[in-house]
Amino acid sequence: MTIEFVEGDITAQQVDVIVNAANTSLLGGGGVDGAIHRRGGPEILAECRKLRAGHYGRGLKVGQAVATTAGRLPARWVVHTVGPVWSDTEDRSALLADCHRNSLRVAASLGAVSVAFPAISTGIYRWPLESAARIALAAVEEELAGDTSVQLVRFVLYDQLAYDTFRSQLP
Ligand code: AR6
Repeated sequence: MTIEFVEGDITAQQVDVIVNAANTSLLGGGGVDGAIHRRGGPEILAECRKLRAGHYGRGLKVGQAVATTAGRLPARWVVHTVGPVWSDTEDRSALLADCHRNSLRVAASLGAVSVAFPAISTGIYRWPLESAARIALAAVEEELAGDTSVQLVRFVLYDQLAYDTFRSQLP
């Protein structure tokens, strides 16, 4: 199994699954979510709407994950997950770990071998990078050590600071 880091745009990744830092509505937003829907085209939103009309009538809860087509993106599927908003008063780390764990479980249920993650919650949701990197890596390492089809996890960091911070968390 391999965990790797690249600086770049997650929408360009040729992997089985790219993970989207979505919100509870599943109906799109800014940041990486906006980029995925823009480059992936309307097919992704159409599937998200179907999810909302079905099992996810109240939206996707924080920490949960669900898959759709990747539309026109080079990936095969998008796995949408909802990160926690950073709180100065409450420890929400377990929810951020859940995002990574559940995204990998959904990916494995599809038989995915390669998965790309953005730095979930570190943008609009204001989670400090170093803490997010530590939590994300621990959750991914734990999940990859278990029974899973996933062999490669690539963290795709949007700028050099995020790249350096994630990279520095792995011995
Ligand atoms: N590729 C990789 N990383 C990216 C890209 C990209 N194309 N674009 C941004 N990032 P954010 P959140 C980085 O705000 O904090 C949306 O509106 C960005 O620099 O996308 O989980 C959703 O709908 C940052 O490091 O996600 C939610 O409402 C990281 O991706 C809310 O934002 C995450 O930033 C979720 O907030």
